[in-house]
Amino acid sequence: MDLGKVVLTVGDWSPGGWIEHLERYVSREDVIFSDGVTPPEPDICAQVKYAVAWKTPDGFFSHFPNLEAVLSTGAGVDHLARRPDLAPGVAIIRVIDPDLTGRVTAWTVMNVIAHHRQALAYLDAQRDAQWRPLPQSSAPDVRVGLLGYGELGQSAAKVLGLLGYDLAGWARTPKPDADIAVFAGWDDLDAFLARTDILVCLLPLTDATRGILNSDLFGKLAQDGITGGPFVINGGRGGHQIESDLLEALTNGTLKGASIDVFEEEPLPSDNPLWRAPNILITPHTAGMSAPEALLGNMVQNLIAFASGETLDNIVDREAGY
Ligand code: OXD
Repeated sequence: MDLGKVVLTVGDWSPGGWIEHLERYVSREDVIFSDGVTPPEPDICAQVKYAVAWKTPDGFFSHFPNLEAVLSTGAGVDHLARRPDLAPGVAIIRVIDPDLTGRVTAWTVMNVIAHHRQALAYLDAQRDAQWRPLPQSSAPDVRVGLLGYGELGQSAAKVLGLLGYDLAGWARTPKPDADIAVFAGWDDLDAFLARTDILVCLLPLTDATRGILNSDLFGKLAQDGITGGPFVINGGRGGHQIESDLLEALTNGTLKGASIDVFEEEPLPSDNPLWRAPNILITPHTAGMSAPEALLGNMVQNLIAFASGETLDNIVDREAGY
């Protein structure tokens, strides 16, 4: 199917692979690469119906008067959902791709195990060349809570479940068919937190979830668990955490440790004290870093389905913000 011109803008990612792979589906002259700041010539912009985009400054999309749909190159769509330069009729299509989901799952499982099995303490001991065995608990004794039980939360639950962790999820709406206990809605959040030793945030960032990882929430996590204190793992968005609260909780022991992939300011400045906070594992927003060839196949299928008038179940609800 001829999709016409597609504008591609991929933020800090190297564009080479994206262009090369998009050209497998869209003819070379129809792939319009942009740095996401400077729009193409107005006559080209007028021909663009679709965009494949990562973060771009506000106003960028207003240069494309005939835009019908935008596909986010990442699982998170917070950078698109609330933009005034995207007219209400422009569809935002979420990428749901096994490669991306698998990568976030691997990152999540790595961090759950790292904290459960005290990898950071062993790294410290290794630096000092110290043979320092620590008590070990077994996975069924560790309560992992998945804050966000969509595509990513469910995939992490499958793998963590195979390892035997005691799992529960939290979602905005009930999930009656889930294989694990899923607490639903704000009224159930405290009960969910009270049974959680390792909290994994895989929520979408919306007005309702911004700042959810704060002192109040940290204080409600289980303090009586086999892990000797709670841990927080954030693979969602930097906007989910109040960084000063996180730093304080790690410093005063409310939290025993954390793994954080996402920050309000990225790259995280070298003088940010979180770099040196106790028992924190920082990754540079790479949990879901995926290969363009994997994502684009999925995106182009979505675009073709959308352009053919099919109903897609991964269109973002712009009111809800995800
Ligand atoms: C994503 C991300 O949204 O990697 O996929 O942040």
